[in-house]
Amino acid sequence: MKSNTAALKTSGFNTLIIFGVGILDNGDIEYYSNTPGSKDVLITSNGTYVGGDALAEKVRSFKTGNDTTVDRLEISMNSQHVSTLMTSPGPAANTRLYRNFQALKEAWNLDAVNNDDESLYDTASTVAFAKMLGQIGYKYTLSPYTNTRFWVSLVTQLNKGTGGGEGPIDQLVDRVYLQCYDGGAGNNPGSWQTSLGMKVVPLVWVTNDSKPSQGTTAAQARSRFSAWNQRSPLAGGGYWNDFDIEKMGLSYQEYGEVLTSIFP
Ligand SMILES: *[C@@H]1O[C@H](CO)[C@@H](O)[C@H](O)[C@H]1NC(C)=O
Ligand SMILES: *[C@@H]1O[C@H](CO)[C@@H](O)[C@H](O)[C@H]1NC(C)=O
Ligand SMILES: CC(=O)N[C@H]1CO[C@H](CO)[C@@H](O)[C@@H]1O
Repeated sequence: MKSNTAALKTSGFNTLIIFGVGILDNGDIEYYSNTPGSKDVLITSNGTYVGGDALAEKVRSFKTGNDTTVDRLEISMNSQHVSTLMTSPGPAANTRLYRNFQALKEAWNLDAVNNDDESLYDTASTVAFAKMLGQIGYKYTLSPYTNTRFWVSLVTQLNKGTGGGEGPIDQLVDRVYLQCYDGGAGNNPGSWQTSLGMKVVPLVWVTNDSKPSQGTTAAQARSRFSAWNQRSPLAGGGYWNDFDIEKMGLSYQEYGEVLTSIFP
């Protein structure tokens, strides 16, 4: 609710990823606060969107209007409660979890769910959950920083063209955003592309006062993205995170232009 929506949607970015949501033990979905002055909001409950009109309108506005460059919206989530809910009651269309994700997709006009699991790494339940999301109409994306084997097994199992067993969902995992900062600072996009068998979108962390050593100016981002892209052509590039762009008084335009010039 605090971001500069106008700047975000007019600076050349084609995709925005909302960080982050999580599943409660009963299958309802919460939108977590990550910034001072905002609080956690319950956004779906028992199959109904309950996050309020103002929030829905703000999120929907990213893809609307003749001035936007954004055509894709994702929500990023951890894997809390995925395993227990996939065991019981499971992923069927009449479950609370399924109906909640269906309601949220509609309320926010979402395109994909992004898996930012950094701790649980349970392959079987993640595959079942992703297929459930595929049935609802979401694409599924990954944002690894480590544990290559886990992510390779997801891509292998989810991109066979048989999502959910009820008709083909080709390329359910259609994007991988590779964290190339902080815990993932040593990641080489080319090696990950070889392991996963698909191109990735490396992410760098913008200038940030929380871990200045990880900060990347627009000029530095340009050098890093071009060098990686020359060695092994990438699917694009991206940034963590917009809060820091605003807090640090940085320019969305400058960061956006780096991407549109290297990945036209
Ligand atoms: C949840 O929604 C279902 C389907 O609309 C309804 O049958 C059920 O009564 C609801 N449960 C609660 C606790 O509101
Ligand atoms: C874009 O939308 C604005 C506001 O609705 C309108 O005033 C303007 O004429 C539109 N521009 C184009 C090029 O359609
Ligand atoms: C200013 C600030 O602290 N920004 C964020 C930088 O990124 C970390 C996580 O990687 C966040 O926890 C901070 O809020």
